[in-house]
Parts: sequence; structure tokens; C-alpha cells
Amino acid sequence: MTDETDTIAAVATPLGEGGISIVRIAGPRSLEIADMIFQGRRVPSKMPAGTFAHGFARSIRDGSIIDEVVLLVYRAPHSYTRDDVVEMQGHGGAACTRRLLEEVLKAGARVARPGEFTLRAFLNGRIDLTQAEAVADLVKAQSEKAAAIAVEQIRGHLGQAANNLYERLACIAADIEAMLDFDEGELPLSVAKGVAESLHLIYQEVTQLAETWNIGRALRDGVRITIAGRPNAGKSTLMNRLLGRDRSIVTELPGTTRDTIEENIIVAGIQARLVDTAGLRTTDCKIEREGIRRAWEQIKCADIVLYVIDSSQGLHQEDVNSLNVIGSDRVLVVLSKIDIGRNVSESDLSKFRCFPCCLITGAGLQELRNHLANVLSLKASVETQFVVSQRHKVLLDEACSFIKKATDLLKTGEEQALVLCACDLRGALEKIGQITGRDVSKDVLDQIFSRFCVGK
Ligand SMILES: Nc1nc2c(ncn2[C@@H]2O[C@H](COP(=O)(O)OP(=O)(O)O)[C@@H](O)[C@H]2O)c(=O)[nH]1
Ligand SMILES: [Mg+2]
Repeated sequence: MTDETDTIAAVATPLGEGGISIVRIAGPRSLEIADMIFQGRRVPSKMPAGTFAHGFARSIRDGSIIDEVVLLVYRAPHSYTRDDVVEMQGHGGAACTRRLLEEVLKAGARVARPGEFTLRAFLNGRIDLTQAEAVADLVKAQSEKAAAIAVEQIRGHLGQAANNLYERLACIAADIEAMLDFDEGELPLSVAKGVAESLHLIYQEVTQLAETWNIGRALRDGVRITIAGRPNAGKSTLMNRLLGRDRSIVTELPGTTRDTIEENIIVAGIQARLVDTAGLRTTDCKIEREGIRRAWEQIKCADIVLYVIDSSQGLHQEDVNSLNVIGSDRVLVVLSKIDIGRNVSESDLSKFRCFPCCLITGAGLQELRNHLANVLSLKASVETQFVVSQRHKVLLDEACSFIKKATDLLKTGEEQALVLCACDLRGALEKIGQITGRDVSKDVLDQIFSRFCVGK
């Protein structure tokens, strides 16, 4: 997949107008290449680690000046990738940055693939796989919370948790393998009980970690908030109100919103995906029916449903049916149009948290906003350690079922149990090891690093 002995280069900043742009070079020939391009009072290959110099970048063919640069030298192993690394900071403009990179390539570097600098940091043992994955998450983070979780993971907290579980599990596995060697598979019941208890404890911890994924994923990728309700209830008006601008078409005609409309908002530092949907009703219109099918899809995958009821019209049987299907734990009921009439009694909706409001003036909406912010930040602070990646979640689940099988086997006390148990524990270890990248295939690495941007 990668030749770690060659020297790679890429533009590390977005291409376009800006204050500064950076060309990064990593690999054994970095300093030699920098010598060929850099013109200043200092020679890069003679500069000590962690120093910088001011000068000019020039064309290696005709010596013409490309840009005024500041050059930074990092020496192996004290660099991002653990190779020799040189960074050239030039003026932020697309044309001169591209030319600078071209010169670096002419001088012998190869264009870095997406995420290749970070891949090298992983392959060279500076960071584990969870930290590498968090780098991509941090770069892509859209909200403060998503960024904060990524930073925690870069600091190695998830990796440490996984390593801790791995080591404890490895001890138990080693004990069992030792018993297999010496006791010909016979395990005294008292010992079996102790081992099963230790395994159960680990099982609980792995399960707890896996369970943080639901909210962890939502915090990273955005909490999904779906607005639903019957036609004309005020769903699109609510969407526009929450966004603070007109995004959804609002009319007095029922059935205006036929497809789902999505927009991002930030609530309490957490990114949310707000989805406006078609009104729920029975209809013969094919297009509307498709819209309603999509609305239900959005309701099913929502973390929170804002169910809008036109309170001037009174509670409709269809509202009751829909609310029963959705269930009360994810639903906040918005009682709209209280300026026209209040014909819905909150006692009919006692299972649900209700927010009476006028969507035209915005009266009552602040309570809804506050409540949303509370719900979201509460979810975000319940745990300090979040699993945000589906890859980690799947591996933790698989490890869990191996550990459970091993524990159940121990309890049977059967002759073959120890052998099978040892086998399951090896399976669990392999899965947990894959989280930090102890044992990971080229395909998995390709998949992970393809998410990165070039230059990272
Ligand atoms: N008086 C009043 N009218 C509202 C309120 N909310 C929405 N409307 C009006 O109700 C109609 C339907 O609104 P819309 O947002 O398109 O409903 P949707 O079909 O649920 O998306 C529009 O004419 C809105 O201006 C409200 O709180 N009070
Ligand atoms: Mg609408």
C-alpha cells in the first residue's frame, strides 16, 4: 500500500487565497529536497531540529524565485510522521502554492495520498489507529462537541481504554492456556468461577463502551431532529423559525412539503440535522404518498422528533395514532397556532412533553429551544468516553459475543470447555486489538485513510 522509504509531499492547507499556505515534505530525502529549493542564509540540511529559516523558494530548473517562504525543520523521530519533515510556509495563493509543490516533486518527492502523513505516523508507531482516525474526525468536525470528542481521542483516551481491556483479557487468556498445558483441560470449579467473574466484569465494560456509540455517533455526525405532523400543522414554519431563515416553503395549502428538506443547525455546541417532512395523512396522491413514506423513514432514524399539532384544530385521531407509533421517549410535541385557538388539552398528551407556541411571532419557542439545548447537552455529558466510529462499535460488539461465549462455556464445566473458551478469548483479543490497530489488515487501513484529506 505504501512505501515508507520514499519521500512524500503535499499542500497541507486548503488551496485558495489565504494568509499562508504550507507545503509539507516527509521522508528520508526531505532535507536534501529542501536544500535544492530553498535559498536563504541557512542550508536546511544543516539546520538543527525544531528551527526555522526565512528565505525564498526557487525553481530548480532556472533558479527563478517562486515565493518568499519560512522553512521549518523537524528531524526524525521527533516529527508528525517520525520521518524527517520539512514544512515550507508560503504566501497563501493557489498558483504559487501549486508551483512550490511542483518544484518539490521535481526535486524527487512523490505526491502524498490522502491521509498518508498520518498513516506513516501510525505505521511508525507514533500514534495508534484510534488516534489516527480521530485526526480525520477533528478535521471534519462541524461542532464544538464533535471537535472535543476527537481531541480526547487524539490524546489517546479511547486507545488507553481499549489497551486496558486487551491486557486484562490477555492475562485471563494466558492463564487458561497455561491450565490447558498443565491440567489436561481439567479446571477446578472454584477457579472456573473466579475466571468467569473476571470475564463478566470485562464483558460489562466492553458493553458499556459499545453503548456510548449511539450518542457518540450523533455527536460526531450530528443529532437528527425530524419535524413531523399532519399537513398544515406548521412544520415548515417551525423549520424556518429554528433555522432563522426561510428554507422550507410555507403555504396555507395542505400538502406543500412533499419531499424531506434537511439543514444543519448548531444547538448548545452540538451539530444537529434538522429535517422537515411531508404531512402525515392518508392520501391517494402517489407523489404525496412517497413523501409520507420518506417522512416515516426520517422519523424512524431520528434522535429527536418534533411532532407539530395545530392546536387551533384540536387533536386528530391520526395524531394519536402517529404519536403511539413513534413512542414518547424521542418526541417533543409542538402545539402550534395558539394565537388562533387552544383546542388541544395537554392532559390528552400527558405522556409527552408539550410546547404551546405561535410560530408566526415565535412566542413559546424559546422554551422549546432551551429544552432542546438541555436534552442535547445532557446526552453529551452523560459519558466522558465516547465511541464515535462504527468500526469501533462493531469490533466491541463482536468482542462482547466472544467473551459471552467464553463465560458461558466456563460455566458448563464440560471437558472441552477450556479449549473452546481459550479459542473464544483469542477471538475477543483479536477484535479489541483491531481497535487500536495491533492487528489490522491492509484493506481496513485503506478504508480508514481514504476518508482523509490530502496533506494530512
Ligand atoms: N396563526 C398561525 N399560523 C401559523 C402558525 N404556524 C403556521 N401557521 C400557518 O399555517 C400554514 C401552514 O404552515 P406550514 O408551515 O406550511 O405547515 P406544514 O404543512 O405543516 O409545513 C401557513 O399559512 C402558516 O403561515 C401559528 O403558530 N399561528
Ligand atoms: Mg410543510
